[in-house]
Amino acid sequence: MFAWTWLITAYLLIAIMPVLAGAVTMTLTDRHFGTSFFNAAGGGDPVLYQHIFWFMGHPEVYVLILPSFGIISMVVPTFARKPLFGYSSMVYATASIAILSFIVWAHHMFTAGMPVTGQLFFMYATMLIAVPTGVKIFNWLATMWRGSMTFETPMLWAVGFISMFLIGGFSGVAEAVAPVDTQFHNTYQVIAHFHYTMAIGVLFAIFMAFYYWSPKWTGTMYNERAGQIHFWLTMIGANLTFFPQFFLGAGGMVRRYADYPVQFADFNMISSIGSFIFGLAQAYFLFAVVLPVIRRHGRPAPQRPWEGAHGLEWEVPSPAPFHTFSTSPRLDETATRVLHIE
Ligand SMILES: [Cu+2]
Repeated sequence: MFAWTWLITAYLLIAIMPVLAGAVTMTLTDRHFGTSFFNAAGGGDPVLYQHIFWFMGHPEVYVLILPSFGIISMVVPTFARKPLFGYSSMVYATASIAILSFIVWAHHMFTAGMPVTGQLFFMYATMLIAVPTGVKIFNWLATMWRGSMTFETPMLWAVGFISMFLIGGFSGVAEAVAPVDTQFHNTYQVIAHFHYTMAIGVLFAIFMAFYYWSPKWTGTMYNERAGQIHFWLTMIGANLTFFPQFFLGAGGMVRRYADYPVQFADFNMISSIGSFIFGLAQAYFLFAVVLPVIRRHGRPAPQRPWEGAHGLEWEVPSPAPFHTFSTSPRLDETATRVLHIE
């Protein structure tokens, strides 16, 4: 699944990066060479810039989240000690999310002026993305269902990811409703939604990958207790930081201003305290988890540190030797179990 998500992400990147390159090139010539692509005074259209930017910008969030989905799809089966539920539906869901991501960009622009038919199209197209995403959440939960689960640090991040990404995803579906978005546009509601998916979601996946694969990368086990403390500090800090922002946004606090009315002070205070906990948790991570691993202070990692782990990387010593296999290993049809190795 990890390889599948990267393959699909690669196609996404190939499709959207030239569009961004076009946008920055047109901005460059507008600023320095007298063209008027986005300059209304010269007959250009500033909203065109928004269209081109968000044609890149929306798929870009899937460039971040699809590999995260790939990571969690490796971690959950390992610690539930069951094969991934619905493997092929996972691949189709990933591809569906990638394809749908190209036809939703204007949900960022409901207030920029758009015909009602356009609003409806982008609203329903955006809501449609919840379907394949729901398939993925269902499959992860079904993988856990009746599995013999243990909660080593990577699995904590996985469960944290699923629950936090659900909050981010549900708030996204609400914001996709055009009249609701008119109210929420440019408020902290959007900040909260975005950070639940991208900051908490993607960041949790990166930590998950570190704890899951660092024994294989370095040959040293991280300190399990330190990992658990890092997870809980981050979980509490991130939620204290971003959850109050839902209330601030719903209350009408706009983004990109250095100041705000006094009635928003309490929630902002909670948010600030949370952000310090969130930040300190990462300092703790660097000193209590990463540094000892880099200095090889810790128990040597076995070839397969996780009892339920299947896949090629667990068939070679930790850290993996430079020359791994003399002939191609034979795998089962889902490429998750190794049948024969020389
Ligand atoms: Cu978007």
